[in-house]
Amino acid sequence: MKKLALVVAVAALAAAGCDKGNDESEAQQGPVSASTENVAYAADNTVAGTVARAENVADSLDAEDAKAFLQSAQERLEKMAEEVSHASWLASTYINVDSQYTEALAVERYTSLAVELAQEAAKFDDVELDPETRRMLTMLKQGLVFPAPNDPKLTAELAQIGSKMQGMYGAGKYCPEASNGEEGKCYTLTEMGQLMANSRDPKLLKDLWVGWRKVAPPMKPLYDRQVEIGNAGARELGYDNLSVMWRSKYDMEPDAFAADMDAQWNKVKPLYEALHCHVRAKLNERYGDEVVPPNGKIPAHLLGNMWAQEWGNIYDIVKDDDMEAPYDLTQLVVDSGMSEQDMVKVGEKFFTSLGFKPLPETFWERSQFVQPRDRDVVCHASAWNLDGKDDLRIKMCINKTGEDLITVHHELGHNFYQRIYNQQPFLYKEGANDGFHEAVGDTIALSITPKYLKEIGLMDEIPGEDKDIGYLMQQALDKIAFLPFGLLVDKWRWQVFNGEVKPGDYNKAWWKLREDYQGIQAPVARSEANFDPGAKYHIPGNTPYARYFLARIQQFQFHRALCEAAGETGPLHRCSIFKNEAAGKKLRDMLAMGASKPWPDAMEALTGQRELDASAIVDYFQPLMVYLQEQNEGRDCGW
Ligand code: X8Z
Ligand code: ZN
Repeated sequence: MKKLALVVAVAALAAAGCDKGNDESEAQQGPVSASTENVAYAADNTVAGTVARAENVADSLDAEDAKAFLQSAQERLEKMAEEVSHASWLASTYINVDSQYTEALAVERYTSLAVELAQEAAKFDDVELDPETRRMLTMLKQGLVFPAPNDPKLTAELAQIGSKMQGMYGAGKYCPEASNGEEGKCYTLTEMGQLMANSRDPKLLKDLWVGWRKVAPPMKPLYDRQVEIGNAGARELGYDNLSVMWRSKYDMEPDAFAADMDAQWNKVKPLYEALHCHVRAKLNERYGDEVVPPNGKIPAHLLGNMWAQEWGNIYDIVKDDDMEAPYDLTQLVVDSGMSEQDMVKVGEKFFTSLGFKPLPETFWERSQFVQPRDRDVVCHASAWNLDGKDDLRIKMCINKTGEDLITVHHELGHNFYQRIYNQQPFLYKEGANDGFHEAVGDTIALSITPKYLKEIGLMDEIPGEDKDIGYLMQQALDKIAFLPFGLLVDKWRWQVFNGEVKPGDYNKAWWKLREDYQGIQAPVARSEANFDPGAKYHIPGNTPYARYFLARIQQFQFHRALCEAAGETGPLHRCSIFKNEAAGKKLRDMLAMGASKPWPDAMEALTGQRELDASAIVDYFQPLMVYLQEQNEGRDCGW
C-alpha cells in the first residue's frame, strides 16, 4: 500500500498499501530549501530570470510559474516514485536487513522530495490560479500519507520505522510451545488464516487469536514515534495533525467527511444489528452458553477471521438446515483443478470481457502469486504499478479458496484502474478517491453470480430462486459484517493522531471501538501490554482504512448503475455484467478519469449521483433483511 498514484502503490511508497502506485505514497515528506534549483521551474528560465526570481520569489509568482512548477515537480516525483516502487517490491517479497535498508533509503529520498515540493507548492497559496492548477497544487501538498518535518534526521528515522514495522508484520509467526515445553511448529499468518476459517475448535481458535497478537507489542514504541514524527510533518504542511490531513483528501471539509461516514453507517446499522443478532444466536446454538452467551458481545475468535472483519467463513454455522447457498466457491475452485495462476486468469478474463486490454506479459512474469517457501514475504495482498505505465503486478499468497478468488478480483481491479489512467499526469494517476480504488475489483466480484459461473463452465445449472436467501446470507457475512470494522480502524487512528487517545490507552481505545461498533469482545483479557491494532496489517503498513468502508458502500452503487447500463432488470444480486459492452464502456470511461476531477464528478459519470448513497447496499440486501427480522423475532438483540 504505498502511495503516489503509480499504483495504488507508488503513493503507497514507503508504506505498504494495497494499491501501490503514485497516489498511495505513504512516504514521508522532507525538507525544502530555497536553492536556485527550486526556481528552475520558473517559466522564464533564463539566467537573469532565475536570479530575479530567486531574489523575490514569493511576490513575483504567477499562474505560469505554478504550471511550470507543477510540470517539473511531477517529473521529479514520477522518476523517484519508480525507484521507491522497485525497492519496496523487493522489501515486500524478500524481507531481510538489506532490502529494508534499501527501501528505507529510497523512501527517505522520496519523502524529502515530496515534502520539499509540498512546501514549495504552499508558496502559491495566495496566487490567483485557475481551478485545475489549484487542484494539482493541493494534491501535491496532500501527496504523502506520513509526511516528515523539514529535518533530514527525522525523515530518515520515519522511513526506517516504516520499513521495520512492515518487515516485523510480514515476517511475523506464532510458535506455540509444544507440550514438552519446547517450541513446536511455527505458523505463518496465512496458515493461521486458514485455520481460523475452517477450525471449529474454540480452544485452538483462541490460542491462534492470542498467539498471532504477540507480533504486535514490539511495534508499539515504533508506532508512537511514527505518529509523533508524522504529526510534526503534517503541522509543517499546515494541518493541525495527521487526522485532519488524512480526512482532507475527499474534496470536502475534513469534518464533513467524518460526518458523512457516520451518516452512511447509520443507514446500514439496522442491517448489521440484525445480522449480529442472528449470527450470535447461531453461534450460541453451536457452541453453547459457556462459549457464546446468548446476549452481549460475540467472542472475536469464533467468526472465521483473525480480525472478525468478515464472517463468510462461518456460513456453515449460520445457515439454516434447509438453506443452501447456490454454490460453494471454494468447492468450485478446488473441483475445477485450477492453479493459483489460473485463478488470476479467471479474473483477467472478466475484465477483458468488459473491453479492458489483457494484462502485459510482464505481469505474469513478475507477480507473486504463491507464498515462497524459502523466505519471508509480506503476504497481505496488494497490486502494484511500478513504473506508472505497464509494469503491473499483484503480490499475493494465494490459497485455492473462494475468498482468495474474490481477493484476486479485488487486486486486479487496482491494476486495471492503474493501467487505464496511466495517460494522466502524475498527480492524477490515482483513484477519484481512495475508496474508488478499493471498490473496482469488488464491484466486478459482485457479478460472480451463478449465471456467470455457469457461463465460464464452473457450474452446471443455475439454481432456483429458493437458493437466493442462502446466497445473500453468504454475501452479507462478508459485506455487511465488515462495515463497522471498516469504520472503526481509522476512528481509532484519528483519535491517536489528534491526541485524544494517548499511548497509554491505545489498546483500551481500540477495544472500546471494537465493542461499541462491532459488538464483539476479546476472548481473553487485554491490557496496555498488548497492542492489538498492530496485529492488523494496515496499522504497521500505514495504509489508511476509511477507504474500505467507502468502497463497501460505493461498490453497490457502481453495481446498481452498471447493471442498469447492461439493461438488467432482475434483482441486483442476480445481475452479472460479464461481457456487457455498455457496462464495460461506462466503467472504463469513469476509471480513465483517474483523479483528474473531484470524486463526485466521477461518481456522477458512472451512477448519475454525486453522493455516497447507502441505499444501493440496503436495497441489495432487502430480501435478507426481511428474513433476518423474522428469525430475530423474540430474540433480545443488541449488545
Ligand atoms: O487490504 C485489503 C486488500 C488490499 S487493498 C486485500 N483489504 C482490506 C483488508 O484486508 O483488511 C480488502 C478488504 C479490506
Ligand atoms: Zn485494495
